[in-house]
Amino acid sequence: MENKGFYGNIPAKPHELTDRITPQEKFITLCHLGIPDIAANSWRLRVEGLVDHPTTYGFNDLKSFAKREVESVHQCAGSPLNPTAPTQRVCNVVWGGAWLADLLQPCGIKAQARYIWSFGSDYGEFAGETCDSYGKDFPLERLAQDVLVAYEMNGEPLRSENGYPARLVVPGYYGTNSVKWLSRIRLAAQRASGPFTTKWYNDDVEGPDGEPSGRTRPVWSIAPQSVIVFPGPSGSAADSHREIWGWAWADGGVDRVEVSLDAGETWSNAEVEPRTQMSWQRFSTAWPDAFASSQMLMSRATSRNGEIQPSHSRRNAIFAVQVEPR
Ligand SMILES: Nc1nc2c(c(=O)[nH]1)N[C@H]1C(S)=C(S)[C@@H](COP(=O)(O)O)O[C@H]1N2
Ligand SMILES: [Mo]
Repeated sequence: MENKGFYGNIPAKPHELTDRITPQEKFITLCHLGIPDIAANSWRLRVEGLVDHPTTYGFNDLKSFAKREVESVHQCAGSPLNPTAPTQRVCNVVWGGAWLADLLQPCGIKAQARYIWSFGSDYGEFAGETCDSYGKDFPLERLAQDVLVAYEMNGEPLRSENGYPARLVVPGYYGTNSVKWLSRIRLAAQRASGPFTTKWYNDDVEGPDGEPSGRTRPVWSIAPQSVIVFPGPSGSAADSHREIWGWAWADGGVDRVEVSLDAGETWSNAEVEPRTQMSWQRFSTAWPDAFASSQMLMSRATSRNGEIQPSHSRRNAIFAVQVEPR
């Protein structure tokens, strides 16, 4: 291991996310157990569990499958130790790799399989728990969509901290599900048993009364979220004749974004561009005529399935920008 222990880097604030495709220097990086050092020629991916033919692939095998590219928003769900804290750890990148479905096809998935477990080569301690590996899972139905074993980000080989030489990418799911330094895939009938799928990364589900229901939901699909890029916190009412704009995203896409100029008292619809692949979507609204005193700007996205960004106490809670008069 090159590096042990937690490592995180969120180099860009929302107002710095000015590019549709986030450049490498603004990629988010989150590693729970350190950064393993793996050479491409020693990388192996073992496929096992509920398959007819357990198989081991090397890096050249991976490269021999058809290359696919997916533009996708990539978001960290925040700390698993504080899952309701709102965060904006996000970027939008083009992943290049092979469909996991293509790799699994020759292995023959057995009819009892319901989940795909995935493991990285990293191991060690996180939050007092000793972990033999970083292990996650996702439902088998998702495989047909666009799950990748990726070896490129924005056309470049992955950096070691982003999973070199190859990682899983589940577009539309929170980044935590996209296992880096991928070493093992297991087809199984039930959810995975490690701490990253049992102890952490399961949200409490509220009952209809807003009280805890006692049930939990895995941290899989990205909930609707948005950030205002312009104006930024140093923006000013004097920046007139411009537009207010930002990015909005959700698993399945966003079909409405509203902007408030008065700290959430009143809202009006912004224009939202259609989605390309699994990308974030640009929204914009004309600069208001009257911008008299300091104002609290907010944006609020609604996903295609009708879920709306909450105002507080959730990882996807509304993000606000205070704009001062000048
Ligand atoms: N093997 C492994 N994969 C991992 C992690 C990890 O700690 N180990 N962290 C996850 C989390 S929480 C996130 S948000 C994403 C971050 O991917 P990135 O560092 O390439 O942005 O990787 C995920 N995959
Ligand atoms: Mo994360």
